[in-house]
Amino acid sequence: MERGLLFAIFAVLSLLALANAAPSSINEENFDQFVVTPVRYDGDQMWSVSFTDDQTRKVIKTLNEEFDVTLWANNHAAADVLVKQSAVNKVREVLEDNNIQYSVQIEDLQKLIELEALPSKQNTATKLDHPLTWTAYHSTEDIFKFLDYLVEKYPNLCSLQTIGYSVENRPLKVLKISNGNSGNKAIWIDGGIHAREWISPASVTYIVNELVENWESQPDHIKNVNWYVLPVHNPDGYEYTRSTNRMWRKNRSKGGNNCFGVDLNRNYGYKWGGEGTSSNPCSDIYRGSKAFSEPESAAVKNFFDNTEEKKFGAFLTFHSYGQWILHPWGYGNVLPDDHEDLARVGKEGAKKIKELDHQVYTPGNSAALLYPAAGASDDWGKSIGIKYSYTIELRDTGRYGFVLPPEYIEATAKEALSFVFTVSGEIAN
Ligand code: 0X9
Ligand code: ZN
Repeated sequence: MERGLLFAIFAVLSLLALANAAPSSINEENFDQFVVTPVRYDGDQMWSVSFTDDQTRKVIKTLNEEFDVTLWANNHAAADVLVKQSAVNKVREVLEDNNIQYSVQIEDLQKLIELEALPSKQNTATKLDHPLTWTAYHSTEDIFKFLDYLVEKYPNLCSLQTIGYSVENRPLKVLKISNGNSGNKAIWIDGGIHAREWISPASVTYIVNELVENWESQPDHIKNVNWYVLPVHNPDGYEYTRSTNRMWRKNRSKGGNNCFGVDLNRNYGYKWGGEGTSSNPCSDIYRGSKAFSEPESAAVKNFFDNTEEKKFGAFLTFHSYGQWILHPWGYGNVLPDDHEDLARVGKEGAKKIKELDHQVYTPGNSAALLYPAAGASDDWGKSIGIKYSYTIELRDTGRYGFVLPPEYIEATAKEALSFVFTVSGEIAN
């Protein structure tokens, strides 16, 4: 037989074998893991549903079970939910029957995702020594190139450490910024623990850029701190939101029931497994098989276990969205002894942000303002003795949610930087 024909037969047979093997493991839950084509959200809508009583919570739970309505964000006053195009009419009926108020925030999620991905004009116009801008969202690779650039350009100020590797073997890179003074205190900052919260790594890299590029003119309370910054805590998840499913939250470890991902912000070791967590690997708040089961969270624990740094004064973890400045404890309705200090600095931070550009960030205890959720990194940071532990939920308050258009990056990142200044000012005293 001719070589070409043999090859064709072989190719067809291989395709058939693949097609035969696949269906047994593909189901609706894991569909997006097996197809290379990105998940689409055509006609899907984000609605904000106001809470009046516990009855509303029950209705939302039923909507989740019956129509796959998923929760994006939720606080004491409202819940933002994603409604699939096919369920829009039915969900509307249920809410109206139950007299529940709601408003449509995003009419067509797919359209918004596509707008977000458009390259920014400035992006192509400027030529820098690194590929990062704050007018568009960037890949992990670009972020790492930026970190490399900083170390190369400012070797006496910046150094890089790989504290571990993700499930898919991406490095977890921590940038240390320090003038080397022996009396310095230390501050931890991380971004991107939740994959879809793109404004977080964007803001954290903005903070780094501002601190380093203007180092000489920084006040002493910035200069006399050893900064440890992990801009992309969950690189696999982040890349997955760029390539395949914009709405992915967790990391990419393979769990049971053919589902992927652990919520790294339920996998930390303080009160692991408590309220607001799930043992179901298909859940968005899956806590993992045990505390620190994931390499991404274990790497941070390992870093703190082994660091010579004794005086961490703050642990700042950046998320989105909602414009909240949250402080522990988050695992339940319990306050730490120094709650008043955390509340005071949280309030001060919110005030400074408001003075900056009129945006309202609400400070307060996270279990009270949002919901109890155990095994989060902020509680763990607090539990190892870091006084000023905060989760900052960046913009917005629900107009665009996770899909914040890139033109808001800079303004949001300035708010994040402002909070960093408030906290470091406090610690220096
Ligand atoms: O639920 C979370 O992990 C955070 N909100 S988000 O919408 N970004 O997912 C809030 C965590 C607050 N901290 C604790 N509950 N400890
Ligand atoms: Zn988050």
